[in-house]
Amino acid sequence: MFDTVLIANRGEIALRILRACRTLGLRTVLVYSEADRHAPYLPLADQALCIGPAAPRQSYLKQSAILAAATVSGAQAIHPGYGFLSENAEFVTQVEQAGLRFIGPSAACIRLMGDKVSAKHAMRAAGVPCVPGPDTSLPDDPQQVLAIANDIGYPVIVKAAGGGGGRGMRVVHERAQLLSALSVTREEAARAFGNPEVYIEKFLLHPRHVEIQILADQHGHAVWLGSRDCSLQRRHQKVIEEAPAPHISPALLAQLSERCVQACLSIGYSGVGTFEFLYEEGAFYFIEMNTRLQVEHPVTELTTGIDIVEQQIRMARGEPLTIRQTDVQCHGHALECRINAEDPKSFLPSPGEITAWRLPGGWGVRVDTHAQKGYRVPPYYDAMVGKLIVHGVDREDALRRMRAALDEMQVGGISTNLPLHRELMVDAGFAEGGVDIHYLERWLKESALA
Ligand code: MV4
Repeated sequence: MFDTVLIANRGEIALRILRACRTLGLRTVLVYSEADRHAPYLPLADQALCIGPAAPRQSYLKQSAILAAATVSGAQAIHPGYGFLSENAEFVTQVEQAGLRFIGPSAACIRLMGDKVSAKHAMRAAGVPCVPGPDTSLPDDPQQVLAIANDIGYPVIVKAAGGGGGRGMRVVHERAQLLSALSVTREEAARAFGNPEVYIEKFLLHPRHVEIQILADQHGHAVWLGSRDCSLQRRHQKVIEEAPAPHISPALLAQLSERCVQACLSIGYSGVGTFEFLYEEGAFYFIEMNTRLQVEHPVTELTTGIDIVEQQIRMARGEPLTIRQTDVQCHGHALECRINAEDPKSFLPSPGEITAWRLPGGWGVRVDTHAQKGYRVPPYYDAMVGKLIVHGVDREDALRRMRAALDEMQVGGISTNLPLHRELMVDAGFAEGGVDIHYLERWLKESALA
């Protein structure tokens, strides 16, 4: 049992986790880089410790510095947030060897899901539907590889076992391109992930990105908290997320989610987790599992009324889940716009001082941010300065509330993607719901021509 949590992250999620800890009566220790030394959330912690220079490798990714900070502060648990060390199995091992609790799944589960081939193998074995293609890595023999691709049928996609989140993949449209694509992907994978293993799948042409949030305690009990649709993305960066995923049969979602819960139990998973699926023509195909808290968790919190971060910390303390599946209900609809410090046309980062900052509010409006007037957005980290989240009785109501909230919000001194969000909220295709993963990039190309 722990009473002090070290938060090994920065920005809005550090603040989100800090608030959850305070709600639970836990002491908080924040670690920060030199670039974040004036971050407005630091004074809210019981203790704040500088762990190194701005460069992530020398601070937020530096395991020894974080462990040392835990030791000197007396923290007994570490919350990794998302990104940085959140899915690093080696770090989990280090944390546990230091006698501390990692707020997340076991190193073994992180390792299993970090290797996309072993993840697919385990999920298929547990009855979770996967994309057509073997759940083993490709052999060296070119003739065997060509035969596997023929069985699947073109187009196929070559993916690195060590990749994920859009890194290390290559689409192959015909037999003549397969072997060269394979060797290039292998070499990239060996360099980038230290693992040359690759696998292939049927390439789905117009899927949606639909994910299932689960909670699993350390006592063999797990529940699912409904679906999210994260199809609106650019270059594998999500821009808008929503819950639930629109226009999908609730019965089909429930059936799929039950499989996810069973899969968690079969691998001894504990903590929060997300199953990522491609959804096309009424069918789901597992692609990856995220073993961390996700950026878009608030849309699920608003539709279920469950504080996911609180539950995550309780589960890490060893408490049994008190939520039964029958208690979980999805109310209305939630949307989230990621607010980034970037040029709305070129998407280039726009760090600097925020000179004007007006936040929206009112019924059903939530803003998760660490920024404020006078805050300087550092150039070293990702550009997200906050998340605007709204809840409505249905999707149309949520859209109306998001439009009003976006109109109310004003940011000066830096450029943001607020203009992009305002345009997307009045786009007829988005308003319809259920656009595919290529919709935003298509839309951007067309609006650049117009
Ligand atoms: C795919 C796919 C189509 N078919 N796999 C990209 C990120 C990684 N999580 C998996 N990705 C994809 N895998 C098959 N078999 C298309 C993508 C994909 C994608 C997936 C989710 C959200 C956005 C995406 C953008 C481009 C490609």
